[in-house]
Amino acid sequence: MEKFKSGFVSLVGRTNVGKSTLLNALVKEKVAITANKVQTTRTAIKAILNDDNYQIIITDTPGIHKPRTKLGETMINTAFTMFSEVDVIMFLIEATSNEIGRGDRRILDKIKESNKPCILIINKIDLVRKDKLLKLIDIYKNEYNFEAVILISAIKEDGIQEIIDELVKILPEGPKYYADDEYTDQTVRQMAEEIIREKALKFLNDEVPHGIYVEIEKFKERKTTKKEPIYDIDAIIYCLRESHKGIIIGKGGNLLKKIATYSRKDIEEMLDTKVNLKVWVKVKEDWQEKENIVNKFKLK
Ligand SMILES: Nc1nc2c(ncn2[C@@H]2O[C@H](COP(=O)(O)OP(=O)(O)OP(=O)(O)O)[C@@H](O)[C@H]2O)c(=O)[nH]1
Ligand SMILES: [Mg+2]
Repeated sequence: MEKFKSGFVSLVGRTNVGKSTLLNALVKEKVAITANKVQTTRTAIKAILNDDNYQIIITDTPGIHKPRTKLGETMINTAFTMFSEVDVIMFLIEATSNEIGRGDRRILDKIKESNKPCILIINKIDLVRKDKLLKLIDIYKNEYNFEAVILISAIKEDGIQEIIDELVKILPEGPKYYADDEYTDQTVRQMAEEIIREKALKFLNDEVPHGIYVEIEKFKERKTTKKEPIYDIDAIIYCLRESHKGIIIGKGGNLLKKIATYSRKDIEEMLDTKVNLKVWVKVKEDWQEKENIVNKFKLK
């Protein structure tokens, strides 16, 4: 009989390289939000991959960037602190790079320090010609003894099985840490907050998106007059300035309506029931520097 393999894996990389997109592709569920913006993921998010002969617990981490706020620092600490707790590191880089940039260098140094088994994953290969990648692979192979180098397109779900096969190979024999039907450690409430933030990121430009956070104030199931279940959800989008508030609400409330409509659809899909969602916008200056709020994003 095949041995049961299990263990913990950390997914690291610069911001916007596609870590969260890859996490969702691996677990085949929408666990982490993604956006064509930097600094999308703010905390460590777990996805659990279950199969007859393995259980792989993968942690998505905030992308490495140059921190400018307490929030930014907390996010980067989260990413690197994970290293000491995992069996394997997955290091995600972009196929469009042609050298090791400062962010990737910083990550490489931490990987070397950890001396853990590491898989180098080159993402977004849909954007380049494969022969262009040989040089990049060479540069990285000179830096560390990677267990494997895998070329993928997370968005096209190309190369995903190869990653799973490699992880199963490297992971030790071990127990099941989570029940079979669990695929993330987040609560539905947290996922609802993230969905709303994702829609806000999608429709907002410039500096506004990075200054927002979402808090659910009410999350309650009830029965409609027709005895069907429905969730009443009240959420608040906090932003940094009065001018940002105006932008988020939009002309005649149009943008906020759009954010709420898209969010509601996704939350309904997640909960598999109807949702009555109300979203407000409030200003909270300097929240990114406030310990009590930033603590929300710290590793528990
Ligand atoms: N062309 C292409 N785009 C991709 C691919 N994978 C992800 N993306 C895009 O890259 C952008 C960033 O993706 P995310 O998954 O949010 O990136 P991330 O690394 O989690 O970013 P942070 O959370 O900020 O660290 C999104 O617009 C994705 O659609 C890919 O394989 N090919
Ligand atoms: Mg992310």
